[in-house]
Amino acid sequence: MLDLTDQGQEAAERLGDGVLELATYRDTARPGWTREVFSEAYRESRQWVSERMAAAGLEVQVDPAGNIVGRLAGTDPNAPALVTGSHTDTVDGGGRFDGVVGVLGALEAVQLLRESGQRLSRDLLVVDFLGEESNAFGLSCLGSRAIAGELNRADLDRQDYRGASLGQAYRDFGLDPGAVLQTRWARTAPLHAFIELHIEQGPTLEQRQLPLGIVTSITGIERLVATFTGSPDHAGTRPMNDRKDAMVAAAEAVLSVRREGCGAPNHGVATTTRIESESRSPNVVPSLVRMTSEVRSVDNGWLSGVRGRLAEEILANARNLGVDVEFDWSTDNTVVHAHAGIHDVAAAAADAVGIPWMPIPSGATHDAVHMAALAPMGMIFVPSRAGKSHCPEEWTDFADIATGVGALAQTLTRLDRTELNPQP
Ligand code: HGY
Ligand code: MN
Ligand code: MN
Repeated sequence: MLDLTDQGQEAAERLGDGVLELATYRDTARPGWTREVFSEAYRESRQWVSERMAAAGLEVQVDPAGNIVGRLAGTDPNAPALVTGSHTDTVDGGGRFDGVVGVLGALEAVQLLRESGQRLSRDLLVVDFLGEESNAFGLSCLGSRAIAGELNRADLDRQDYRGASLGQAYRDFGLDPGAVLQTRWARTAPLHAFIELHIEQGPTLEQRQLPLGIVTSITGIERLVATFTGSPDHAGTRPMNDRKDAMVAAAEAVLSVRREGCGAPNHGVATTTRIESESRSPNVVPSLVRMTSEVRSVDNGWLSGVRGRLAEEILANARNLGVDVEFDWSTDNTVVHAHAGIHDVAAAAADAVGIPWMPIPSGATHDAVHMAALAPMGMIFVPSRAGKSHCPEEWTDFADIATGVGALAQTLTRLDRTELNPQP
């Protein structure tokens, strides 16, 4: 049994220093702690992460998909490996803890294991996955998606707002897009289990005054880009009852999206994050407007009906305005359930060291969604102050992270010797 009590304070300080140091790698032209995938700040931070992994005693390599992988050798080289980790890229205007806690926390768990003198029988792989955040190409979890075999050639042709392709972005970052598609871990050795430590990014744990959440399932995400085509006119001369105003149709659609999220019977959220008008002139009735939205739920049944419900309502409203609409839907990921066996092991680990916890769904998506295609998957959450995330106010107390690290280390040592049945 791993005795973590006295190391907690030391771990908290080491972790805190690491979080704050990594946060210095940011795009100073953007608000908050911005370190977006493929950016220069992100490129420089990858060197820092690799060195941090090496300093933790791991054998470090970067796979052809751009994932940084640190390996702690187990005593049985033939045993399928344990995997943990997360991401260190951020959203634009992001915070310092999203993803970072799962990478630096995993290194801290390695430190705790080392200090306890315990050797795992299985190799432990600590991964900093490339590009978890959804990006200008509209695709999240690039690194974990690639190794799970869920990134396909067509994705490389996705374009950002400037018309640059994802394939070109890989090349500019020093990665060969063809090799990225070939980096499928499923083709090599099987994996035993994947577990990710992450901040909750919501208010539940803090409101319930609990230091730990064990994730039950991870939300599915439907993404929509709707293009509204009306008729350009002089804004000063065209009568109000004789317009085909694409902006008004889009504005009504924004409210349709919001009503959809508010109407979810169990768990559901819906957000419109971008409205763009093609015209730059302030005195032209907008004729081409693009709306970017997303709808999420852990309720697959409800989520699977969202495309039909929204299309019907948005089309009817637009037609009343004489505006045409085109819908470009994509499924970022379907709902994924944590492996019951891993959930039970993590719960027993937390109970064994007296850490109170609660089962909790994840409204955020994570690399764990794609790693679930490769191995039984689980996640552990630590609290987010005021539930804030994806913004500069994002904060988790270092002591809370250390508690999560202790639970992760305990869970890893137990998973190492637990056979897991395939998820039904
Ligand atoms: O969008 C998400 O839920 C995650 O933070 N990438
Ligand atoms: Mn994250
Ligand atoms: Mn995020």
